[in-house]
Amino acid sequence: MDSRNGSVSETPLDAEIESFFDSAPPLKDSAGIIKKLKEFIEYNSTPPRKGSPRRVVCVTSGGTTVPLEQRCVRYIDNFSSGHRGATSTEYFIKAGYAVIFLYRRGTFQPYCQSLPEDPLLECFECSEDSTIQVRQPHTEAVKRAVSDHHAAIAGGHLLKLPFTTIFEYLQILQSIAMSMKDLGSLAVFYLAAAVSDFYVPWKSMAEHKIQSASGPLDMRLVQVPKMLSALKKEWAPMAFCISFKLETDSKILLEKAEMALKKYRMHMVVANELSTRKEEVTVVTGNEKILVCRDKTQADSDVEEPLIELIVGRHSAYVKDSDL
Ligand code: 9Z3
Repeated sequence: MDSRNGSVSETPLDAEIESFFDSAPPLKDSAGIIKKLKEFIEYNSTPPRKGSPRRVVCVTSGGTTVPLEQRCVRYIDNFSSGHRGATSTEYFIKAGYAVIFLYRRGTFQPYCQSLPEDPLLECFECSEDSTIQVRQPHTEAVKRAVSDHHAAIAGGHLLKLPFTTIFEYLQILQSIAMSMKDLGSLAVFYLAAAVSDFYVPWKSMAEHKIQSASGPLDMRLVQVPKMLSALKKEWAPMAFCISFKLETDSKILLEKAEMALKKYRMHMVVANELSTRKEEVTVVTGNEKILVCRDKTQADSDVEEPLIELIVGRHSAYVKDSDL
């Protein structure tokens, strides 16, 4: 019995994965998260009259942290602004998908791209009668952000779940995947979060702040078990899965992406190089390498628009094939 999800798992997770979850600190409000997921998935998979159930995509976004102390003062972080995940979420919703947005607290949010960095302070002002008004240059951007965001939330098509640590990320991802299992091929995983490769197991972690007076820090990090295998094999085996490969050395990028595709049996791996990630990505599938570029003739274009269009097309073909 898997107590986190209240379901019986037929095949036990492999020992490494099981020990990661067993030794992780308990997830705060786990029951509340599972309830929200259940309601969101039920709502979106109940077709409106004569309609078909909505496809559901889990978009992960932002980097995970690895705490070094249980009462955490210091941590190791993985780079990701959350721009890819937030922008992709907007395009998925536009394409008719319901999105579970699993994001790192404090990173970019959907529908906020055209707002200034500190929207609350920069967009609003107090008028003489003490009401709050939007300042003129930002009126249109705020109107668009608020109405698109409210429409997605009120329409029941966007569920946002935050994480900070690698423990929270993987615990919530597991809950999401197990909740999406019954959607079969209608479920998609778009794993754009930058996930730590190494971590300090909770039980061997110092409780209190590590003291600098004790000299140089000697700490052993262990490898984070490869959860993509569990996702594919056990948590949601019928889902359409897209993972990302990030490298800074373009010479090894495609080779690493192909390895990931085969090893974790992904449907697509999106290969990107850190410095050009906003301009182009290469989508690696079983028999193709497709270069996807931003439309450079348009100042405000992005690479996510053609990328999501490609993914939606491939996912549609996958759903059709699975129905046969
Ligand atoms: C990515 O490669 C994302 O595209 C970026 C997006 C993090 C580069 P931003 O958030 O950047 O828009 O600033 N995500 C996956 C990175 C990652 O950790 N991949 C692992 C790997 O490369 C596999 S899960 O080994």
